[in-house]
Amino acid sequence: MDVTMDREAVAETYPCRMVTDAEVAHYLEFGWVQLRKFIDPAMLRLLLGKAIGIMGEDGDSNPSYGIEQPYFNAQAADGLGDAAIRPLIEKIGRNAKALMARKADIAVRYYSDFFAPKLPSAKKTKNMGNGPTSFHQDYITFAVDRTGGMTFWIPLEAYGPEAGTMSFLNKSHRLGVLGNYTSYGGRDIRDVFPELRDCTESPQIDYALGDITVHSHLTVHGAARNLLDQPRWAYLVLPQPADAVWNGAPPEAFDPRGMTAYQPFPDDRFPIIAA
Ligand SMILES: O=C(O)CCC(=O)C(=O)O
Repeated sequence: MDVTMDREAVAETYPCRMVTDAEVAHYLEFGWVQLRKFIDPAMLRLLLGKAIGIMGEDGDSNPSYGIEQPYFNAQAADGLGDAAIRPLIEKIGRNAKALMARKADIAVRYYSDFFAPKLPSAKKTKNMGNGPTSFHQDYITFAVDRTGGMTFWIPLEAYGPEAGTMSFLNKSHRLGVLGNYTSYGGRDIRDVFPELRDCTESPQIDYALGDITVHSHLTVHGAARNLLDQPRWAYLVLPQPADAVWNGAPPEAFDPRGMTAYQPFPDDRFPIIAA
């Protein structure tokens, strides 16, 4: 695959579009939304080239990031420090602000971005990340004091269910905070919280090139194994409302050294991306 290109030229192009009112309404009602043709294929090629450069063609040649789970093999992408990717993150911030739909005029803060290839289930892998994604809710792992955060889940190629794409429990974002999956003793979240059985499950998403999904950190989601013989490449960008603060819990997603609980996230590491 040719993933070489003029990075500066890509940075100058409009990296993604804005959400429509209908997409915002779907997100608010169901807790997730598929944004078709959201992102420029040139940007996807650039991201894939960067991911392969760091993680290898097998998506498994990076050092372990230290959290052992079967969902995917994660690797920080440092998109903020990359002049060709930062415009995309900033535009995602504007989209996140529209999707948050807060009545107060609250800005959006960058929280994290990383590559998350789901490795092929039939292969023995060095890192973990070649299993299914059990149904779970993200919110509690992020150690923030309020809701509003979301994940822009950006597949770097076209993928369907055989690649282990996600499905979502519709309207599960209305059921409050549902804990951390590691506390369920191996049980399915729908057995721990039977009220989730009242939520219909979306189909496993079919992503054409350029399509993405966005899910609220309160929305329960999961994915099957990757049955392809190659990684299911994804780039994840996580914005938070700018007024969210660290709640003092041990965070999985950031290093809290130098930070104080219930004080704003430091702007140098977690900049405002949409005012
Ligand atoms: O990539 C996956 O299979 C799961 C992703 C996920 O859990 C998330 O984005 O919150």
